[in-house]
Amino acid sequence: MDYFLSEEQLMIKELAAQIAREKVLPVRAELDEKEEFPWEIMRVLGEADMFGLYIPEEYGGLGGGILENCLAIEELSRVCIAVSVSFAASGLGAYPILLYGNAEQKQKYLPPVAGGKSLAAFGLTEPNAGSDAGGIQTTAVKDGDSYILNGTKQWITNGGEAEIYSIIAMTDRSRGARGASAFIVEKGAPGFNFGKKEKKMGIRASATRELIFEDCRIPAANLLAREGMGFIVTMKTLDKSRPGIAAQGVGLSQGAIDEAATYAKSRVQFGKPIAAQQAIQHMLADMTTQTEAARALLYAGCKFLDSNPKSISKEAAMVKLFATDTAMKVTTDAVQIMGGYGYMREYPVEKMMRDAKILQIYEGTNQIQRNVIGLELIKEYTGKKEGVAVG
Ligand code: COS
Repeated sequence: MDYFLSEEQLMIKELAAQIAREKVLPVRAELDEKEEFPWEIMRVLGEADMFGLYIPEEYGGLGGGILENCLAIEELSRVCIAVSVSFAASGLGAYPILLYGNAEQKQKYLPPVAGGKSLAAFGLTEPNAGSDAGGIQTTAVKDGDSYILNGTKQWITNGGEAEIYSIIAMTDRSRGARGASAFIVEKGAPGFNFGKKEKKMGIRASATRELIFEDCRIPAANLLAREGMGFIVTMKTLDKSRPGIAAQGVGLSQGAIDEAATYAKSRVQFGKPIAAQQAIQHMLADMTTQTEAARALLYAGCKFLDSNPKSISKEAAMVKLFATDTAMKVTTDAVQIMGGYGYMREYPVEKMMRDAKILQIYEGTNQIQRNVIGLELIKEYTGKKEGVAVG
C-alpha cells in the first residue's frame, strides 16, 4: 500500500531498513542468546542521526515528528524489537524534557540524546505501581538547592545503560496523582544505583533494571515543569510514545510474515509447497490484512498526533492497542505455519513470538489502553470533550 510518504520519510525508512538488514540481522540471534545490550548498533544509529528524528533542530535533532520516529522504529522492529525498544526507550526518556523542560534543561540534555551520545530512560513503574501510575511511592523532598530521592523503580528499559533519566516521584503524597513531580536524574548522581539485569521471556538483548534511589541528591534545577505536574508529564509523555510501541508491533508483524511466507514457499508436504494449500494461504492473507490495517492506523494516528491537536490520548491508545494485539496474533500464526521448525530456536519466529508478548504489556497494558479509549469515548458522548458532536 502506498501511503504517499514524503521523500524524506521514505529515506528515513530505507536508511533504518538498511541498518536493520546489515547490522542487526547478522547478530540478532546471538544478542538474544547472550542477552547482550546492542551498543554497537546504538552507535551506528547515532551516527546515522536516527536518535534525533523527533527532536527540534535547535537541540541537535532533525526536526521531524512522531511519524518519522515511528518509521525508523518499524523498520528496526522488522528484524529485532530488542534493538528497536532500546532505541525507542531513549525517546520515551527524552519526551518529558522535550515537552516540559525549560530552555536550559533542553539545551543541556537534548543534544546528547539527539546525537546518540547519551541514551535516555523513563522511570515511572515501581514494584507496587504498574497500571496504577498514580500509586507510586518514590519520594522527592526539597532540601535547599537540592531534592533528595528515595525509592525503587522497577523494569526500567535502558536502566543502567542510559545516562539521562526522567523520574517520577511524589513531592506531596497527600495529594495523590496531583502530588507527583518529574525530575531529570543523571547516571552517577550520589545515591543512584542499579539492580541486576532482569531475565526476560523476550527482548532479551534490551536492558531492564531496577533504579534504586537511596538519599539520592539532585539539583533542584532538575525539576521538570512545577511540583505536582508529574502525573500530567507522565500521561502526555505516554500519549506521544505509545505509537512507537505500535510501530514495534507493525514491524514485528511484517518480519514474521516475511519468515512465514518464505518458509511456506519452500516447505513441501503432500507433494507441493505448503504455500499452495488454501489453509496456509488464508492464514497468510489474514496476517497480511491485519498488519496492513495496523500500519494504516499507525501512520494515520501519527499524522494526527503530529498535527498537535488538543487531545490525543484516545488515538495514541487505539494505535498501540490494535498494532500490538495484531503482532501477538501474527507472530503466533507465523510459528503455527512453520510448525515444529517454527518452535525451534534456530528459526527466528520463535524469538518473534516471545518478543511480541511484551508489546501487550509495556507502556500501559492493552487493558489500560482500552480503559483510556473507553473513558475518552464516554466523555465525547456525554459532551465533556470540546468540539465533539454528541450523539
Ligand atoms: N493528558 C492529560 N491529563 C491527563 C491524562 C492525559 N493523557 N490522563 C489523565 N490525565 C489527568 C486527569 O484528567 C486527572 O486530572 P484531574 O485530577 O485534574 O481531574 C489526573 O490526570 C488523574 O487522572 P485519572 O484520575 O484518570 O488517573 P488514574 O489514576 O485513574 O489513572 C491511567 C489513569 C490508568 C490511564 C494511568 O494510570 C495509566 O496510564 N496507567 C498506565 C501507566 C503505564 O502506561 N505504565 C507503563 C510504564 S511506562 S513504560
